[in-house]
Amino acid sequence: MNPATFLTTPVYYVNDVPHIGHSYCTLATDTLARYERLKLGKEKVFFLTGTDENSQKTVDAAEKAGIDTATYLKDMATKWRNCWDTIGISYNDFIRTTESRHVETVHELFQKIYDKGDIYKGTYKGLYCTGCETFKKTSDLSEDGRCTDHPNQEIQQLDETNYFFRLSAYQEPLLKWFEDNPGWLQPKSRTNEIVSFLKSGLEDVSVSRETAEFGISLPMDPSHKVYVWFDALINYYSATRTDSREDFWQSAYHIIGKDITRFHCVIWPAMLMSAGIELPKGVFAHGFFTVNGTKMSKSLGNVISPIALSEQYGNDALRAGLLSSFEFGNDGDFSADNFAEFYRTKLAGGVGNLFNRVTVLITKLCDGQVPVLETSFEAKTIKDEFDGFLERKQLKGAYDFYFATVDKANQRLNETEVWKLAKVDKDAADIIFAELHQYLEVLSEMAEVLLPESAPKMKDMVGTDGKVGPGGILFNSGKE
Ligand code: ME8
Repeated sequence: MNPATFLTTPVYYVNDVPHIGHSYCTLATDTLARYERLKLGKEKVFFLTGTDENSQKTVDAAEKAGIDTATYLKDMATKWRNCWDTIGISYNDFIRTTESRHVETVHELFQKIYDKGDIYKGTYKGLYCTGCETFKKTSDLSEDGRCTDHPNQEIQQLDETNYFFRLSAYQEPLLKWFEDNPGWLQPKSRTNEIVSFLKSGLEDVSVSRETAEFGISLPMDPSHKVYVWFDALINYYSATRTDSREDFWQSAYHIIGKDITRFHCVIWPAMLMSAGIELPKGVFAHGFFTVNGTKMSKSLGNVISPIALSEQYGNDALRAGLLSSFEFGNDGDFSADNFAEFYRTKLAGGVGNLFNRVTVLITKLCDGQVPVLETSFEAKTIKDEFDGFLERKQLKGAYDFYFATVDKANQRLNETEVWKLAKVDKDAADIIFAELHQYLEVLSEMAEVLLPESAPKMKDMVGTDGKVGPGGILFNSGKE
């Protein structure tokens, strides 16, 4: 098969609306998908996102809202989808884990793993955090016995009959997998964490809940529901189970946050090994960011809505501001002040100013005709260097490089004072105009990946058939 790419985001919980943390992951995946489409062609890229709906916390949220669960789920899934549409996410498919295409695949895989002898019945006596939807050990909790991520949520004491997945049997195969595929999980630091976790020994995990009210019933025992993580991970595979998409599975690449690495890099590959399905091509676990140095949380009232930011600054600013503020893979911080400063200097003052000045000057001083450049220009080198950042998934690197290129062009414009030069030496000025125009061309190409809403406007300004388009304001900070 020719190269293809299947990029996924996590399926998000719908007990609340998206915040900028979820948007960060989705925008990062979107950027990679846009890059891959330019490289491989549209039809070779499949970008999946969706919602994780079979969770107890969703049932609790519906109850709190006084709405029946199915209606709540439908409304929330629509909200998530609308949010991604509003902020310009180019997903190819949106999967809900309550859809029958997913339920059928979960049944099929559960049965396969059961038939292989890797699922057995036992008793689970221990702790559970509904916030994380995770079984916990006392050592995972804080000193006062609370979940460190959900301190406001009561830890549940469970004593129930469960079905278990023989994860312990996959310790050696998984270690071998990581040894044979050192770049499979990026960044490298995450691989080191997972490998030492694997070396510390694996225990079998509970994969059903006897007491869960909502979820997918086990094919061999409908009185149990499939544990929500066991079901949710399968979504990636479910979405490829149609004729036109089956080939994409072997190109699957998961973009996730670091909080869910163990699920994706221990349990998920073990499930696939057990079911005899090829493992995905790779996983990238990005970092978490705080807001003004503090963890984003509803109780602190510092949760930022992507829609609000987009309404104020526009979609390109939202994506560029989030993705360029810290290295993809590292933790970082977000602050409204830094964001406003970024908008003012890099977008309005940098990119917007350059495009407007160059097109206006060529219109005025060259009658709109772009002079032909005889000397060679570095456009190709620029594009190659840019591609290198995206191949390595260095999203901040790609943005930094983009803005450095803008600065270089603006500097060229200022240093040569081409508007004055044109009056005394038109030939010399023409060379500069042509060069600046080529900068606009290559910047508008790179914008298809980094600033996709502005890219068509940039192309209009670049113009066609040797004629520059009209000037204009790309980033209207007047909306602030
Ligand atoms: O875990 N900074 O869904 P979820 C950066 N349903 N990214 C953040 C973030 C922050 N402060 N907060 C959230 C689930 N994220 C499961 C996934 S997949 C089979 C099932 C992002 O709604 C980050 O990508 O809790 C994280 O992994 C994801 O949101 C968790 O979303």
